[in-house]
Amino acid sequence: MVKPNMHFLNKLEGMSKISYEGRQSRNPLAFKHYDANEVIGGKTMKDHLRFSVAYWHTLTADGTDMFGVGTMQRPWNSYSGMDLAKVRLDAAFQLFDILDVPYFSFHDRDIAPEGDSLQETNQHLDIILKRMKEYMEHSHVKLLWNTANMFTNPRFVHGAATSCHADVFAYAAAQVKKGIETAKELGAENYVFWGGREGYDTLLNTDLKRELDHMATFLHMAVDYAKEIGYTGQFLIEPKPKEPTTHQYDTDAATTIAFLKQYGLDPYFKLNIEANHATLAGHTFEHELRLARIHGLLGSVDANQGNTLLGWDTDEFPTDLYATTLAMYEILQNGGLGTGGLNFDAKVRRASFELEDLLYAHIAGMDAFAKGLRVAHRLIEDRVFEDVIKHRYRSFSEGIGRDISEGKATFHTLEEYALKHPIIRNESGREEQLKARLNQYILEE
Ligand code: XLS
Ligand code: NI
Ligand code: NI
Repeated sequence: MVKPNMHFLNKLEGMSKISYEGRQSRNPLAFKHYDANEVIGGKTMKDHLRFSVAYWHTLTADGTDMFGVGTMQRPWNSYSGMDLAKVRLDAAFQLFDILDVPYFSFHDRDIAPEGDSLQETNQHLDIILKRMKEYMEHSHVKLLWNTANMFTNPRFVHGAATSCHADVFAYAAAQVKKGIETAKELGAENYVFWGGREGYDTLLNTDLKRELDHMATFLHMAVDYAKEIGYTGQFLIEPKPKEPTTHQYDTDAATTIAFLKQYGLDPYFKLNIEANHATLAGHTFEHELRLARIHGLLGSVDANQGNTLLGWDTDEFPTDLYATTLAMYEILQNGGLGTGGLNFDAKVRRASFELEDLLYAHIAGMDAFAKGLRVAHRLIEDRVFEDVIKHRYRSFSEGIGRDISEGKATFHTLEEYALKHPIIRNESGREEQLKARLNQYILEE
């Protein structure tokens, strides 16, 4: 077993796990709503929420933005190369322990630096993966998903599976092959495909049809390889409309579902819905979750939030109770997330550069979703919206409405009906009353 170095905790010496102190607590290092073992609707909060820490934002990122260098004050800042990768890994598992999260997620390049060749890069990975596996066995923290970073290295300038260069396609395949082997080795419950640079900036140099075909070919190869080596985790695809390219191919849930169905990939994939990607696409978080859910394709969630005043992916920690409540409403209606979870694909602001901010941020996100879970559970128990919706569509449960629903009506029978019933009485949609109801539940629960 690897002995954890105490680098991470030097500053927070003697600190134990963050515990639940209840809503009256004013302790910033305590949960006010997230009580891991509390049972709600027959399941513990821990099992409902399945929280996961994202390695790239919390361990790897240094706060660099378009206008300035890194700001993050981290105990591992003085290390580099493989030493840095090892110290970060130690810190990661200390952080998971303090936060008491059951899962984490990573890109291959978050955990180990690239070498001068693919062989060397994979050797770096193997060294870290071995230590990681030992940590996982010892701590019982599991891998929600891993993925391949096919967007940082300049070789991916034109994309990976949708690059105009066949050598890049081949390199990407080699990288994902290793990724699926990694998922199998570490028992990852899912493997994620986020488009990276799969998209385009101008049609003037782009063969759109070919790129989409290539992407499908690539994903079919991934499915085949998983079968070949016996990796049985869930494949997830993560929609995003723009950034880094102008037109990302997995634009939103609807586009991604159409793509999966068009290429016969829908039996093998589910969706990983990210809140900020939903808002970038001009949708709400709950819209994307609902759309995935009604197609039976809601797989997992990247739990964050965007800033609606900005046009990019700010990946903030989720604190908006309306969004977390409506998200948990969809997740509960889905019967949970299965092998998925709530992955904090979220970063502390560049100005929140102290180590403690990582804890405050995760506590804020975990509490916001725990509160959302409580409220959503009661809303469903009381059938607040279900009854309204059922009543609203009641004309489809009898007479001509039933004929329409059951596919028995034709334009002839409907014309006949319309001629006989010239007066139509519509009813109010009651949107404001329903929003007040939602407020009432959020405030009371
Ligand atoms: C970027 C994506 C990315 C994926 C994993 O916008 O959210 O972080 O979740 O590659
Ligand atoms: Ni994401
Ligand atoms: Ni994002």
